[in-house]
Amino acid sequence: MLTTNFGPYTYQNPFMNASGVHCMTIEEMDGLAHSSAGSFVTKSATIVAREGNPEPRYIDLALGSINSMGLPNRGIDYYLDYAIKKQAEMPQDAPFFFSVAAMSVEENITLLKKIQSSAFEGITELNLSCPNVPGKPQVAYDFELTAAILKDVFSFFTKPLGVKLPPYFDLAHFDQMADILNQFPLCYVNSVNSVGNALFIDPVSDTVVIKPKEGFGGLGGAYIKPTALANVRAFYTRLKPEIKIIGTGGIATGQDAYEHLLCGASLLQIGTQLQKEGPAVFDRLIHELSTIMAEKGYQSISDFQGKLKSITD
Ligand code: RRO
Repeated sequence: MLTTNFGPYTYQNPFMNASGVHCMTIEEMDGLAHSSAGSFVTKSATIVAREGNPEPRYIDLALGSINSMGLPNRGIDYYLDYAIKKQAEMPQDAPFFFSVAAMSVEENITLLKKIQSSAFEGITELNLSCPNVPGKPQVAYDFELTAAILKDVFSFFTKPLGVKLPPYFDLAHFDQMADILNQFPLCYVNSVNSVGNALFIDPVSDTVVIKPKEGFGGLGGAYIKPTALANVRAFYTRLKPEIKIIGTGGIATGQDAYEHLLCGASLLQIGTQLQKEGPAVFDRLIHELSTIMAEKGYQSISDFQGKLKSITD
C-alpha cells in the first residue's frame, strides 16, 4: 500500500531518517537498514573527519529540537567504504542515500569526484544547507554560488544526485531557486533542512540551551512543519517533473506524513522525531499513514500525492 516511486526507483514505504539523525556510525546505519524504514541516508561527510561543536549541541524541546552539531562525522572514506559494501545487500531498485557537505567549493568538488570514481551506485545528496559551521554561511542562500557549484558538479558527475535545501521564506526566492535547479539534471531536492539560527531560552535559568554559537542553532520538529510544507509545495509546483521532492520537517505522525505527500513529496525524512523515539518510529508512522489512507479510500500514495486542493469560488 505504501510503495513509493522515486524516479526510476521504488521503495517499500516513503519513510527514512533525515541526515544527521541515527546515521553517524556503521551500527546506527545498520540499525536503519534493518528497521522498517523504506531507505536511509548517511550523516553528511566531509573529506576529513570532524569532531563538531562542543556539547550540549542538540536538545529536544516540547515542540521540536534545536541543534548546532557542527558537522561531526567520520570522514568520507568511512561512509564510502560502508556504502560500497552495504549496497550489495540492498535491492538494486531501492538504493540508499549518501550525503556530503563541504566547507568550500573545492571541497564539494573533491568529495563528488571521489564518489564519481568509486564503486558506489546509490544516490548522492549534496547538502547545501548546513546552518551550524561558525563563519560559514549556508551555500543555498547564495543563489549565484549555488548555480556555480551545480555547473561545476555536473561537468563531471554522472551518478544520481539531489540537493538538500534550507527553507526559503519568499515567493521570489522559490522562483529564483527553482529557475536555477531546473537547469540541471538533478534527481531530487530535499526540503527542508533545519530553520537556521533559532534561539531557545531555558525559562528557569535564563540561559541558552546549547553551547555553540551562544545558543543559536537549527530548529526542527513541529515548529517547522508549516514552513517545510510550504517549501515542498513551492518546489513541487515549480520544478520540472523529473526532479522529485523529499519532504523533511516536522513529521511526527501519519497525518504529518500525509500532508507532505499531499504537497508533492515522494519520500519523507524523519529527524527530530527519530531522535526522540528511535527507529520504532517507522513502524508507528507506517501504521498511522496506512490507517489515514484506508479511511480516505486510497489504495496507493500515487492516488493523492501532490493533489493538495486550493480554495476556489
Ligand atoms: O551537523 C550539523 O550541525 C547540521 C547539519 Br551538517 C545540517 O545540515 N543540518 C543541521 O541541522 N545540523
